[in-house]
Amino acid sequence: MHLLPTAFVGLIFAVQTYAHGLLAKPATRAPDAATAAVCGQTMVDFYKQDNTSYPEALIRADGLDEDYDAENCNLWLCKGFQFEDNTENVFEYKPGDVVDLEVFIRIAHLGYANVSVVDTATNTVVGDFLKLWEDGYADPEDSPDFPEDQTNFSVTIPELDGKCTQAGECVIQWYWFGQGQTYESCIDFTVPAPELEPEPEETECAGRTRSWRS
Ligand SMILES: [Cu+2]
Repeated sequence: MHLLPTAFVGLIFAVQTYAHGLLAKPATRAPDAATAAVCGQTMVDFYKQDNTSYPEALIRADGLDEDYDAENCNLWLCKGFQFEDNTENVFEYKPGDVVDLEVFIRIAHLGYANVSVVDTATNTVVGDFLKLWEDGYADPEDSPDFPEDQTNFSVTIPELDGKCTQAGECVIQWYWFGQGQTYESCIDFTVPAPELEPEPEETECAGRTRSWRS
């Protein structure tokens, strides 16, 4: 009874060390140099070691160093991960597009969750939630076979009324709060700018005037 095989001890350690969930598809923000600049390298290293971890664990682990700038590194929006580290993964969607999402839950904690478009400048939800689980999300009793609707589902890109046309302006954030732990994963995307009324064509005269000046 007193002897614990080493492998078993290792297993306990792994379970305690690794946290619990992320949005696996489509590609989401991951931390790199831009995040290190405003959140600190300690935080980046923390999430590189375990990309399913969460801000409460980061804080507990003393993961905020002297480079952490609370104004520019919001732990509660995309974990603080910066757009500039994810410019290669900006998706171009159109209103009405159906986007398939896949969530990976390593360890379940019963709670609530949602998916929404978030304006990153103000950290506010744009429009309605795209998905909302008010409770019953990630119930350990379901693990590892969670209801399909919680881990493999799709969202429809809404009309965004002229918002989210610039990369970095908006994200689609998956947010899960269970047992005092917050999980956030962010998809960078744009939608096309609404079509404007066509500009009246320049007159020949205006064109000539310009060419004389050049
Ligand atoms: Cu936990």
